[in-house]
Amino acid sequence: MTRYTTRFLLSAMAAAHFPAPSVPEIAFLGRSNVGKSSLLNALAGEKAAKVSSTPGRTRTINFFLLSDEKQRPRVMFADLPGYGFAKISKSISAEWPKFIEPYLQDRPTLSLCVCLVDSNVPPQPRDAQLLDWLRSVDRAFLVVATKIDRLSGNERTRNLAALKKGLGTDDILPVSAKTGAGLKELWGRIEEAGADEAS
Ligand SMILES: Nc1nc2c(ncn2[C@@H]2O[C@H](COP(=O)(O)OP(=O)(O)OP(=O)(O)O)[C@@H](O)[C@H]2O)c(=O)[nH]1
Ligand SMILES: [Mg+2]
Repeated sequence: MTRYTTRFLLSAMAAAHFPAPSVPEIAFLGRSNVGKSSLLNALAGEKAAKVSSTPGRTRTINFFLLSDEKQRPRVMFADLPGYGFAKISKSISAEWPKFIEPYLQDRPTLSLCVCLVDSNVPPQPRDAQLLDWLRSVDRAFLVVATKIDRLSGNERTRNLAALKKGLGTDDILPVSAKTGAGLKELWGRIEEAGADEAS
């Protein structure tokens, strides 16, 4: 597996601030506190993204550039603001779509949306809505179920089945940023998406 080094590029609050499209990009999406920043760090093998002590912390799209051993840029990670956190003021949560939806819809280099759902929580309408919307704009996505380390084998099977049913997809990858479970498979899917994009 390629060893990447990760560099924080910038935080964007508007399309004008996005980095110029270059390498295949992977967006990390999900409810606040679901584990987006933790997963991104676990994949990158370093603490690039800030993990929240207070949920709802990430308000910008944070871009990270991953380069290979020869310092060649290979893949971009985009850590998106979480949605659905009650304490976020109405106006900010109403703001969410204003720059996120155009990003998800129009970003030319976006090769995969990694949609995170908490494996400890039943399927959420807001997550189902997001997936429906991604389907409607024809954007490739992969659902990952986070924090799988908190579940016993039986709970895991039961919760994954409920998520598959509730979200209308059979393709859900269980992961843990804490133990590293599923990360190798996720890297495989990320590299596959990037390769598709390049071809
Ligand atoms: N047990 C366990 N806890 C996790 C895992 N991933 C994340 N967490 C915890 O979940 C909390 C939220 O993690 P973040 O990575 O900050 O979540 P986020 O989705 O980036 O949150 P926002 O930026 O606020 O939207 C933190 O307390 C993490 O330590 C995991 O795989 N296992
Ligand atoms: Mg975060």
